[in-house]
Amino acid sequence: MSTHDAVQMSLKSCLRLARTSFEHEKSISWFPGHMMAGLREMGDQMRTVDLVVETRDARIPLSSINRQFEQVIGSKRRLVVYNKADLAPVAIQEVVRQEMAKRNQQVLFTNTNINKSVNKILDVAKAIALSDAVKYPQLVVMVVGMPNVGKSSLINALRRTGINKGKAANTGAKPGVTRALSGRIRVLEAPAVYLVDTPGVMIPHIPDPIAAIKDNIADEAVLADYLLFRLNRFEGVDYCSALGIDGPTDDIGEFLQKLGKKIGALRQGGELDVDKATQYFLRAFRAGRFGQLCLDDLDADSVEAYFQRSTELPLSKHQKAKARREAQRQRALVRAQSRNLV
Ligand SMILES: Nc1nc2c(ncn2[C@@H]2O[C@H](COP(=O)(O)OP(=O)(O)OP(=O)(O)O)[C@@H](O)[C@H]2O)c(=O)[nH]1
Ligand SMILES: [Mg+2]
Repeated sequence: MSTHDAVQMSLKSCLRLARTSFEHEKSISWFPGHMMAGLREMGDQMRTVDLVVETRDARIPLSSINRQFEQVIGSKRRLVVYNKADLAPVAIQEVVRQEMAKRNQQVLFTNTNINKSVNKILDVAKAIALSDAVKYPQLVVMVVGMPNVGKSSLINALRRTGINKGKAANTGAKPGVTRALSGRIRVLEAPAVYLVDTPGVMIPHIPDPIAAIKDNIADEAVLADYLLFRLNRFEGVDYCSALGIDGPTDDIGEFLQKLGKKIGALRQGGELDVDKATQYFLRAFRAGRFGQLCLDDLDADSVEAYFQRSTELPLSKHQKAKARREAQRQRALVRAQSRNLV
């Protein structure tokens, strides 16, 4: 190894350790009206639901849990689906499966691009429907989860494999695409299985941004900074080569400058377009260009600590009233829109 390479390597390891914690000024509060309304509406419709598919993100097995769903789901039968499994290391699956089994949660891992993978959900739904044809003349499955975990993509995939029909739910790379509950979307003829899509619901106040800034928040600048911080701490992740830039850095400003130059993200007049570079970086991560990563610590103590900590704060009276009004408005809207999907 040349002296130059040795210096580069040692610089690289110093830089990787430059930040040992992630600082963020304030707690994050991103809980738009449609989420409140959606949560309320889910509760209202729950008595007509036979199975809840609680969708989470395999790259953040803990941080994609929203414990507000506990109140809504209650004792209803639940299947936990860790989606985007193609973007997470395969080795985490068994760990997560065991940790969730300790908490009585049945878990599946899915990738919405693979039919065989999503069919596992249909198998569970089918088994329930066939177990009591009188009780379940049609099985209604509600898909819930945090924003952007892939709920709508799952529904489309199930419709594709179940009845060979096209997209029924809108999907998108950014969180917050689905704004209201859908009508019942048919995904299987015999036994009859229907799915209900729901808007992603965020935790109303996140007291600990380190624990919660993962792939679901709206503030892209913070998310990009957090991502850089985490990527620097992963051994063996070479985001520089993946992006075609030289040398790692722990400074998000410097990093975005480099990336912006590389991809030609320029505003009129030649000034660097930081937002464009930020979005490019996040898209690359979401597309799995830095390899299969898991951003949560999954040793037994961390998992236990997660479940001990309550991140859930009750909604204020004002928020509840607002949610009620919004739910009424959206119910009328969705009823009108969804008739032709069943
Ligand atoms: N790699 C990968 N990407 C996925 C998978 N499932 C969904 N996606 C992508 O994730 C993004 C979000 O998908 P959506 O289905 O819109 O997510 P959602 O949970 O409905 O989001 P909201 O409606 O905003 O709550 C889209 O860009 C999808 O293409 C998956 O299994 N693997
Ligand atoms: Mg959606």
